[in-house]
Amino acid sequence: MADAVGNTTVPTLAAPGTASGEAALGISALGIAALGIAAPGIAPPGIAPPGIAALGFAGASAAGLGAPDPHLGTPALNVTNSLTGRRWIWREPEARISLGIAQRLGVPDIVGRLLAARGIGIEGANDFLDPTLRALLPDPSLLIDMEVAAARLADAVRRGETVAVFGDYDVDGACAGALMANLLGALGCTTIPYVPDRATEGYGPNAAALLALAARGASLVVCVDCGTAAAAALAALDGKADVLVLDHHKAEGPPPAILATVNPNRLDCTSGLTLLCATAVAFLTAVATVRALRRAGFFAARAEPDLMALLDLVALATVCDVMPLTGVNRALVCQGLKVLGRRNRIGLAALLDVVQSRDKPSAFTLGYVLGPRINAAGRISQADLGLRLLLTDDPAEAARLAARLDVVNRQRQEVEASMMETAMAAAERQAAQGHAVLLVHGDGWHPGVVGIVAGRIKERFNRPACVAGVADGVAKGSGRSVPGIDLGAAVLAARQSGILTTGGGHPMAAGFTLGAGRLEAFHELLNERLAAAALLPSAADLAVEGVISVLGATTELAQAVARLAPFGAGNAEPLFVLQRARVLRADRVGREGGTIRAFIEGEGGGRRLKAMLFRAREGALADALLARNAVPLHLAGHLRAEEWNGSVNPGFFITDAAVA
Ligand SMILES: [Mn+2]
Repeated sequence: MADAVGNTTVPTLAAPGTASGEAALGISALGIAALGIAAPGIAPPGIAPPGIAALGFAGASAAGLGAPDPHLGTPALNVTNSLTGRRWIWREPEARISLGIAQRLGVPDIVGRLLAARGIGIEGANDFLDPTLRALLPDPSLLIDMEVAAARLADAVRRGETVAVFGDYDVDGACAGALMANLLGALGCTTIPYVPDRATEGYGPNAAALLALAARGASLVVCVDCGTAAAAALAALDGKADVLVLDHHKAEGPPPAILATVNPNRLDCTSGLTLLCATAVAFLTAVATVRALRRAGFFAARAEPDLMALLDLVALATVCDVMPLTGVNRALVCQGLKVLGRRNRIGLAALLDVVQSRDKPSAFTLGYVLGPRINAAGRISQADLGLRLLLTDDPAEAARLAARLDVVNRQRQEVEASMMETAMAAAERQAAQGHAVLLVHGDGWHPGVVGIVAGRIKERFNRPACVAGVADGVAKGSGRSVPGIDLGAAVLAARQSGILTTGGGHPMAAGFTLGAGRLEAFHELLNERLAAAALLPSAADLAVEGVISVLGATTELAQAVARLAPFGAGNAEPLFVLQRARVLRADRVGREGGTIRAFIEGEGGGRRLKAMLFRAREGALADALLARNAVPLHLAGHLRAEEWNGSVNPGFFITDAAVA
């Protein structure tokens, strides 16, 4: 029986023989029944492992939303200290729901299990696998002030007004700005897109820039991805131009006294759409504006604009602003990826050409290929390069801007790398001293990059991390936290106590400025308020979803898993464990040998599987792979189907390993 070794086991017992599609996937009932061997110590279904809530297994949650994940449970394969120092735990579905999904939808059992482990119920499974806007796009009118905003925009269109779009220097801000400029341009308005300079103007609307836009003839200013907290600056336009805010930042108080503030995170907005990025809010505004114009008969003699063509922008912003890829966001990203694949936006096509990206676009393309390059200029160079790339319809300019952004992105990487080494070493010392919060700073560290470095430190030490650059006696910094530890509240407390000059944020991320002399006091306050973080394990738990054998790691299984894509925040790519794999060959490949390519085999021999480890300069994980056949390893990683030269093969992308 060929599939007796090509099995898939998961940490919840399924009744053998009841799952559909197992044979097609090479998942044998035998393999599932063999669970007791594969995962000793797993509780039978229905018996909750003790103390899950008390232990707070939130550490491995990839959702980044701060809430513990109820599907994370018992230790996996007894791995308590992997080669990267992590504990492995199962992500456990409820058997009844996973089987229900598989049977109702006629999908492979593994798909049912992965969906159930993500909290998807039987009712929601179809919309998850086939997320259409028809089913999932909410009525824009659910958002407070939407009808007022749409009516004002429709008026601007009918009167052919000049409309300024005031954006932000990050990807969401650039995309939201491009979306509104595209829409209003297509409807016949003259538009003035504007992005503030990070270094000289800072985040959000400022009176001088707004007045300059009015002076250039704008009778309406639309602020996107900013403006909710800018009442004072917006008041400068009183009597000079109308203002609309399309934003998603959490409001601390009442909205500014302007025509309309469309923001699902306004205190008085009851839409429940709190997880939309600003570009998605702008898209809903576009839908509402076109609807208002349609009702007024505006399209009797002219074609409606193609709103679907704007979805590449919404997808890019949703992924880069780290919104969870569930619900309507999933529909927006899936449809947006199709639009991106048509390469009609020549700026993005040019950027894909510069990096020679020929694969079908994925969430990875958005978050790791396009996003960082569009962002790079906002971080360390001319802020509006990204927006100009998104808006240009001149192929020569697109190629020029794309090449420039690629260069700026490499400069950003160099700036980052030079800070990273010093920052990591300082963080290492603090972690060893038992600090709950790691706060490191350096003279001249670039304020556009400190957030990225804080994120890396947080990942490495599983602690809240703050990184600040000091210039002229002023420290400007950014912090990232781990689930369950509210950094934003602590930063707010530091501002209220007078230690910080400015400061605010969310549970998971915050920004601040203070006099350099107060850094120590700030660190002390953070350590005190967030003392609970000192008790966290030194590396976040790794959530794994099942064991597969090397022979069971097939293209078919990879394609079944891929039905859950796009992966990202709120929908982590499934991690599987290849149990007791032997490394036959392992070589350093790629630029500077930062990648390890290995060929591995199961215990019984047979077909080899290609496995890759990225960012593998040093460490116990890289050493263990390069030592080859020494001892069998449990390998944790992602299984993907890779297309190369017309043939499709499975590949395993290693995240972690443990000595078996
Ligand atoms: Mn945003």
